Amino acid sequence: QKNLSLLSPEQVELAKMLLEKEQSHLFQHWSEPGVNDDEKRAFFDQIAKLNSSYPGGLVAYVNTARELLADSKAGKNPYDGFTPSVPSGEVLTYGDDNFVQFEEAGVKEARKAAFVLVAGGLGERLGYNGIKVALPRETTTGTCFLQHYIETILALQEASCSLAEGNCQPEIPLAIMTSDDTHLRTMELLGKNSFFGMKPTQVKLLKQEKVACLDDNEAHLALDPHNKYRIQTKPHGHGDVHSLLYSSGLLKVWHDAGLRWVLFFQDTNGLLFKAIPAALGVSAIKQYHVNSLAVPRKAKEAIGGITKLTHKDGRTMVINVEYNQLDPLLRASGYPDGDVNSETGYSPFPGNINQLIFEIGPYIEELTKTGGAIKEFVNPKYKDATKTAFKSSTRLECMMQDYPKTLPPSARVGFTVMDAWLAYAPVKNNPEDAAKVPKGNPYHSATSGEMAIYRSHSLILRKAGVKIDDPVIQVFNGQEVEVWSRVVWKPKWALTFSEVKSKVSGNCSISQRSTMAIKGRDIALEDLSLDGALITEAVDGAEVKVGGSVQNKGWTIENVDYKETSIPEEIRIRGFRFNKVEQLEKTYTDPGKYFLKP
Ligand code: UGB
Repeated sequence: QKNLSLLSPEQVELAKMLLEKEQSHLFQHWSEPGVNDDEKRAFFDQIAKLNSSYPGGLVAYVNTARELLADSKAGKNPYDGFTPSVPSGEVLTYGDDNFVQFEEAGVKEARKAAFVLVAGGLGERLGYNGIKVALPRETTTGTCFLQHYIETILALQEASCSLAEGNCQPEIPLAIMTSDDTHLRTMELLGKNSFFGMKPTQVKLLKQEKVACLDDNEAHLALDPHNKYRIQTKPHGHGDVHSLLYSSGLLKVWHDAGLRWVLFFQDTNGLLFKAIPAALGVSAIKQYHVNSLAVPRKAKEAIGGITKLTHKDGRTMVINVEYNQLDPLLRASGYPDGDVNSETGYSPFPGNINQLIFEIGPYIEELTKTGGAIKEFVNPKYKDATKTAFKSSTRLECMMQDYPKTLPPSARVGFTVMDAWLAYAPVKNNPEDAAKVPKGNPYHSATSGEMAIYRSHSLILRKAGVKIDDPVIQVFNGQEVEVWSRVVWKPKWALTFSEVKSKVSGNCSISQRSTMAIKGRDIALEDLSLDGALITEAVDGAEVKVGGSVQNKGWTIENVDYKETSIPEEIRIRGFRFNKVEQLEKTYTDPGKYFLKP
């Protein structure tokens, strides 16, 4: 009461709201007016922010928290009444006619797309000190994830526009969701690198705010242990992306500009864009409102399972069941062994890779009703079995793939399964944890993430007729991985299988110990026999034919230990580095026709 004179009318309203929601403990320790006044004002600034950044404000937050905490205390299963079964989706085989047809349709459609990268996560499991999008996707060229993503979107933009009749909307927008943990460093990375070739106006950063922590089952907001005039906050999860796209008005801008698709993707999947053209083609041809990309999933792998849920009352939905919930759900509903592999060696439930493609029209219609609020969950760590007290404060969380949970049964929700070697190579686990992953399951580490890039490129070239040696098995940071020829190319060289095929001719071969980087649009491989390292770079307009027998000492692979702190973190977390002994390296800086032959 005594402090009320400090507050503006809006702040007084907020104070009333807090008291109505039984949050008076927040003020109990407040000092006399005149003492800590700045802190008190800052407290209300924070409350105003927490209130405005959550759909429905703090009242809604506390109400939902009370409900979810009561359910959690009662041990209520969120999937109560639902029976899981294996859904059917579009299963694609890389390079066959069907796949090629979807890729073509997808590239055409890309000019009507907007991309959304969720990059607000700190990457606690990875434990890397920087932001994850700044990590090299592979260390042959050193291209970081963000650069690769942007270069691919630009290449898609160009490829798509070249297929368009008449006037083409030439800029595919990119929105990046950041958080306080990643915002400044993401801006800095973009700024330092001239947005990696994108127009600065093409990129929009949307910062997600954290949400208030909760101290107990009554949803009392938690005070920051270090500052009694601050609410403790924690991340709310990647599901925030929907409310941000809606409240920022960006979605409307895209819709008004005639765009048709929004594609969501995560921070460290270096293969993802290999799957985008075909997946977008599936969305367009099948007219899916929601299309999730999936890969065959190993039981217990830390990716959600796409599941068909049928309710007792007849409702059905196809939705991701998160990895920590799949096993209990299966055990409770007729699968006594829980999350296990079938005779195929994989879980019968396709693995969600959180690459989602939404059709903008139905999406914006739904968000107009929900404001972008996503079904949330709470995961308190209780002190004991009475479930009356928490070990530490908790908060509500939400996941972007839960969006379809509120959709009507008429919504067309589908999914597309692709090979993991093509579509999925996340960098999420630190070396120590990766080394403990059960044998045969993917490591999801910096080591496996980079090696997967080489495997994917090698397999694609093989499919296009290039003779590529089998890989060798090597161990880095305690992880056994296949080491294929280190082949990488810039997205503008080829986005689709047809493009790769059009750039390879005659008898080409690449030995296992070889490294090949293609950094240019018009570089054609013709009767190339490579045993060593070959780096070719060409500006647009320089047409280069690469052929003949290239042989040199090449780049060797050296083991490094992740504990070796004298080595830069982004290298040692991989467990290897390249020793560039000898290479043929050629850069073409002027337009023209060239033949690169040793
Ligand atoms: N992220 C944010 O932008 N904000 C946040 O508050 C949190 C995260 P994680 P997770 O495909 O491999 C997801 O932590 O959540 C961003 C799916 O839920 O890497 O454990 C963050 O920056 C799971 O079903 O993953 O698991 C990152 O880009 C499975 O599909 C992204 O959100 C799994 O990903 C994911 O965050 C997977």
